[in-house]
Amino acid sequence: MVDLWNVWYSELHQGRAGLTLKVKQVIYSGQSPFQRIDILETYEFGRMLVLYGSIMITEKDEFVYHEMISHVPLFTHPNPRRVLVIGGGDGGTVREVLKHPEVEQVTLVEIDQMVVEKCKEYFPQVACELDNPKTRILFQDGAQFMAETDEKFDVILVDASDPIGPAEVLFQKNFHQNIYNRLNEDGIMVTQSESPWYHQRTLRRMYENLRSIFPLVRIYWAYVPTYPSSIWSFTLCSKKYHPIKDFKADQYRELGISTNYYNAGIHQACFVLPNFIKKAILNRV
Ligand code: SPD
Repeated sequence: MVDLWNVWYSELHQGRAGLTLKVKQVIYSGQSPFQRIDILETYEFGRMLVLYGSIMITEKDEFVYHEMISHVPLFTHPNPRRVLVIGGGDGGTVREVLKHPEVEQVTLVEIDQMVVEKCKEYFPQVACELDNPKTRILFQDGAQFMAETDEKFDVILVDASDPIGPAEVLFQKNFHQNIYNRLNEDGIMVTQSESPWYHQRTLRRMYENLRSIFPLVRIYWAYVPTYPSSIWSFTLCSKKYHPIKDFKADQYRELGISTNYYNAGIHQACFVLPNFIKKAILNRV
């Protein structure tokens, strides 16, 4: 049979390279008060959420990002009872956080209610824990929440989209200082920190700012096929615990959680950085 549907999604990286995926069906396209939202069915990666023109999740590879932003800090902190997720309206990070039985409450602060609604409708396997009684959802600007709240958290995860549009403020020093202030004295924060290949300026600036705020800052990375360059960085900032020395390997083994990317070896290996990242971000090899 001749394939007459010849629709492709292209995401350009710096306007000079990109990722192209053949589209099977356009499932939803709309405009929220904050951003354009597209949901496409692709041949290679299944259903895909695009916010503000950039891929946020696909059915096939979302597990990598969500497992890595969650389990690395949660298997480092000895007792993460109160967890805060900023952004992450698709629910993937909340799903992973709630695999940890010691978490009593996870608060999700998402600016765009429509993202949560559409993900519940079209990505039920990602949004599956958003109605869990341990999940509290606040539809609010994450930066404003951090500036105004007097709550304290054990772990804060910044599951932001890219630093253009509504998420731009989530990459700034002021916001990170507010996170430091709202973490308990042994708290840990992880933020997604973009591609170490295409977004070195952003990553370097974040790293330098975070080092002026937190006593311990470590970059780690994961392979996410649909993100620019497929190598994606996270930055872990800690007031007390060390992600390798304090890694709860026994608890990881005993808990037996189901993951598709994260494991004990990955937990340790992900902090090993290639020289090009060390040179560009840390100024050393
Ligand atoms: N360029 C892709 C950046 C996406 C980072 N956030 C993804 C959100 C998934 N919960």
